[in-house]
This record gives sequence, C-alpha cells and structure tokens, in this order.
Amino acid sequence: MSKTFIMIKPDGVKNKHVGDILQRIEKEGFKIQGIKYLKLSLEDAKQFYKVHSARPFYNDLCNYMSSGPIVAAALDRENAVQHWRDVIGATDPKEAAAGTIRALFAESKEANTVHGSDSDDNAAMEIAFFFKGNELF
Ligand code: IDP
Ligand code: MG
Repeated sequence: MSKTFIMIKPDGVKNKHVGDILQRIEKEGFKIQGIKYLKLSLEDAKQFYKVHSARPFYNDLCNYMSSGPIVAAALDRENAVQHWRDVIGATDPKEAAAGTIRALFAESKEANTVHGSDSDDNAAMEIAFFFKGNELF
C-alpha cells in the first residue's frame, strides 16, 4: 500500500461535488486515512504551492486556493499517487480523458476541482503539511 494526498478545491466544494468525489474515492479502492474541511490562508496556499512560485499563474493560484473552503484528505491504496492522477485526469479539463473527475466537473485549468500529489515523497510532505500523526488512521 502507498499514500497520496488529495484536495477538493474551492470550485469542487462550491459546485457541490464533495459527495460525488468522496464516493469515487471509495469506489476506486482508496482508504481514507485522514480528512478535513478547512479554508487555507493565503500564506498557507503560498507555502503549499511553493514549487510553482516562479510560474506565471502562481499568485492567481494562491488567491484562488484561499478563496473558499476545501476538503483535504490522505488516502491509502496500492499505487496511490498514479491511480489518483489517472482518476482526476489532465490539469486542463479540456485535455482530461472522459470520465475523469476534471473532465466531469472542472471549470478551468486553474479551477480544476481536485489536487493530487505527483510523487510518493511529495505525498508524504503534503500529508505532513495538513495532518498530525493522531489525525491519521
Ligand atoms: P496538477 O494539479 O495537474 O499536478 P500542476 O502543474 O502541479 O498541475 O499545477 C498546480 C495547479 O496550478 C493546477 O492544478 C492548476 O490549478 C494550476 N495551474 C497549472 N497550470 C496552470 C495554468 O497554466 N494556468 C492557470 N492555472 C494553472
Ligand atoms: Mg501538481
């Protein structure tokens, strides 16, 4: 088993897709190890997306990610990082394969409904950013 970190972004919450996405998580065989509903501060978002700080979309992305509540979750499954990336689809919903969460629900390349870690190391860092040990089961 391995872990990934996921978020339901502000558009996913605002457009009432939380239930659909949690159902998909369980249907895809993930175990929910930890979950919380919270709003990121602008500083939190800047820290979380630090790797993108040189990219032109960084400031807009951080403002967007702190604009409303999100769901953050740590998930466990065999091949968790890659499996979740397959379930969510390409960053730009116009390029996301049919049936993926971004193809189904995303508004735009920025407001693309869900986050997923891109490696096992980043998954561990992202989980530690959001959860204390006693919040993971
Ligand atoms: P990913 O979420 O598919 O891993 P990344 O390249 O890691 O995509 O980018 C992080 C987030 O930044 C994306 O999910 C999206 O919200 C936003 N983003 C990425 N590229 C663009 C862009 O070209 N314009 C606006 N927002 C972008
Ligand atoms: Mg990424």
